[in-house]
Amino acid sequence: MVLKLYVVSDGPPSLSVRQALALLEVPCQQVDVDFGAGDHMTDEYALMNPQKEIPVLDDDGFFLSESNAILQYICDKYSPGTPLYPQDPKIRAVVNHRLCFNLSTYYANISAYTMAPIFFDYERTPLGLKKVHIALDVFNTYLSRAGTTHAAADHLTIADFPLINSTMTLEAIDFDFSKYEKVSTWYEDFKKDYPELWKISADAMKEIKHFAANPPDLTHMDHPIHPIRKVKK
Ligand SMILES: N[C@@H](CCC(=O)N[C@@H](CS)C(=O)NCC(=O)O)C(=O)O
Repeated sequence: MVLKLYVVSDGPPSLSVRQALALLEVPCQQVDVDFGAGDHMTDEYALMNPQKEIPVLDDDGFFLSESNAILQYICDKYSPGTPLYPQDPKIRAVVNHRLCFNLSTYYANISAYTMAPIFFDYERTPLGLKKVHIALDVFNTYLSRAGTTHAAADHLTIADFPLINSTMTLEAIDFDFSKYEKVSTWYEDFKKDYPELWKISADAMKEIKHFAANPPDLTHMDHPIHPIRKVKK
């Protein structure tokens, strides 16, 4: 049975998995989840992912969420030995490290500032801004110390995708991060070197920019965690 990937079109974790599948040419049916309609809040969706988050991979009834785990699984199962997820223990460890860093710190700090205030009732605060700068500064330090052209090695790995998509959300809100020179160069190089992969991010960035200018009306949504912004009618 063909793989199925449940995605949201502008969701950074979904984009990263789509980029890996595209590059590895793994056939996959994409199922668009309507975030605004709360398609991921249903009991049916929770059977696939009790975290009620997107993306979810369905490999013939084997359900996997958490985009990092999906990226690792796709490489191990469908392209073993791919340089996208190197076998060398130290290089693989650095890839895993960057994936963890993105999940725990980089995307966590950045998305709270970029994405959450677009979709939900959150403010961009000075503390939030400080956390964005901390994330950028740490990533810049990793790139500078490792001296690699890519996030984890001198070639593309699955670590690049989530870090690119987190950084893309900064560009989506016109956040100037050019003073983080290593991050900036790595990000611009990705666009130049992988135009087809970048297109996946760029199309999502357009959507995010649209929502930033026209905040979506989610007042019908009974979200278990996030406060819903009141929209003037
Ligand atoms: N750690 C998860 C995060 C997934 C995630 O947060 N996805 C967002 C969409 S971009 C989501 O499903 N949010 C659910 C909600 O806010 O209701 C991953 O990497 O897959």
